Amino acid sequence: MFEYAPAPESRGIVTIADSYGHFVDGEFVEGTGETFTSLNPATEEVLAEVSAATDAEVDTAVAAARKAFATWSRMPGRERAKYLYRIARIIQERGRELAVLETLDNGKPIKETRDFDVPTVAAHFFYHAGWADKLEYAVPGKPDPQPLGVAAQVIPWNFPLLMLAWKVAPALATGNTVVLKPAETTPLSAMLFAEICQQADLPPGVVNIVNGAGDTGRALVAHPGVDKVAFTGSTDVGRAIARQVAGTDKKVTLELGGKGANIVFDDAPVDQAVEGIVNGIFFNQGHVCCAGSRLLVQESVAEEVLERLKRRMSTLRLGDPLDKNTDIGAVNSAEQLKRITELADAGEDEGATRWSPACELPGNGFWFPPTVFSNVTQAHRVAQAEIFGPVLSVLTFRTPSEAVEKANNSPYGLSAGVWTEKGSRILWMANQLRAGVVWANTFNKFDPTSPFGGYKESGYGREGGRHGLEGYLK
Ligand code: TXE
Repeated sequence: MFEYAPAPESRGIVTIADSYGHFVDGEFVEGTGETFTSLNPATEEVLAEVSAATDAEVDTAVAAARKAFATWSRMPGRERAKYLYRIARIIQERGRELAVLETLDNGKPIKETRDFDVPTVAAHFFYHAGWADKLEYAVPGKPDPQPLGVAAQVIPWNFPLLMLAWKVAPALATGNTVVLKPAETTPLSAMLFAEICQQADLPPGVVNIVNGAGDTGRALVAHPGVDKVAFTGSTDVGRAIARQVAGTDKKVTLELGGKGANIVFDDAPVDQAVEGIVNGIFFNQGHVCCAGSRLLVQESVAEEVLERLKRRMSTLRLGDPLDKNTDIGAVNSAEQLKRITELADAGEDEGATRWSPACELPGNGFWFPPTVFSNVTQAHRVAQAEIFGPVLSVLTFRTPSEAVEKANNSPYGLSAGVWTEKGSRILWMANQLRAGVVWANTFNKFDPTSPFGGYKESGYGREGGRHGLEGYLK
């Protein structure tokens, strides 16, 4: 566990350059494209100017990855593993710096970056280092799987470092090389990761990072030198990418949105369930694709659960993300705040009952209070749309079958949670629920050994575990 200095000093441990270009062929290079700013969403302070990669810069990065692939893919697995272990250890050593930078750029509480994001990122590199020399076991029935080549990886802003780790670690372990594009609102931790790659003496070109927004992402996905596309983000962009690569032989994995159901039965231990509900929706301001954004609660305990939930929500501390007592940080961007606000307003207009605890929002920055909607019907937009914010919709059910029917009544199928004392019911529910992950008496638990991914509009392919390696092998 790291020791944290109080908020003002914390800032001092990270160095942020005034401007950033890209990381190509082992070097930081200046960008020639248009620039955009990366803000601290808690204060709206400009953290850095960042250059958006042009088509020519994307081309140079892909060429560097191609060149590096020739040697990286032939390197014995145990040699590749050494680099992954080294990266994992440096992430631990520089964990405090990474956590503060991630909190500054993303707005999420330091408690989360310190205790969840950074340790989980290190765990992903450790786990995948262990696979690098055991690939003959990675795909059952295929004892000699081969890497695909150059992986184009486009990631979102909700877990900038963790999404990078989910994508980079398996790609490298399996002998692929990478061109990664971070999200335009959260490029900074990826730039620090680039520094870590240099520190680990990772051969030039194995990891390349190009900054930019949708145009850069599109150019990267379209590049003929790319063999694999891995994307996490919105369903709309996921669809566009699927169309873009249709008819090519690029392999694709897509991890898209969700509208997870957290299902509480009347025999569940209520205090534990309420903690799970809070964690399910308010963790990371609800910017979580597998968030438990729909609470399905059995009718007989609905009132009690809602009351206790409101009491617990009243104790959540919203504010300075660098304060280690903060539970709810800033929303990542003005754009995301607008989306959340519109959907929450629609909930109210459609007749659902809105409630938030009394809570003062800071004057600057992007903030949304923890919010719960009751009297929600399945047709309400707050029950259907991915809000991607700290907004929970409560629905009730009477029987397990009704719970399943309501949980599955969603275009998405990423996550679900079941709270009950009955083991047999958990197994029955897990079989009925159309979700890539079903948690039992817990929520939002992640481990590098477990595959993660969705059904329906939540995408396809799995990340993590042995299954995640398959997306990088042929
Ligand atoms: O996502 P985008 P946005 C959902 C969530 C959120 C909504 C919109 O509901 O409210 O999406 O978020 C890059 N070709 N999720 O607009 O645009 C972009 O630069 C290639 C769920 O931020 O999908 C960024 O790096 N790349 C989700 C990444 O895609 C393109 C996480 C994601 O941005 C591109 C994020 C294009 N045409 C949002 N257009 C999850 N599953 O966790 C954009 N990008």
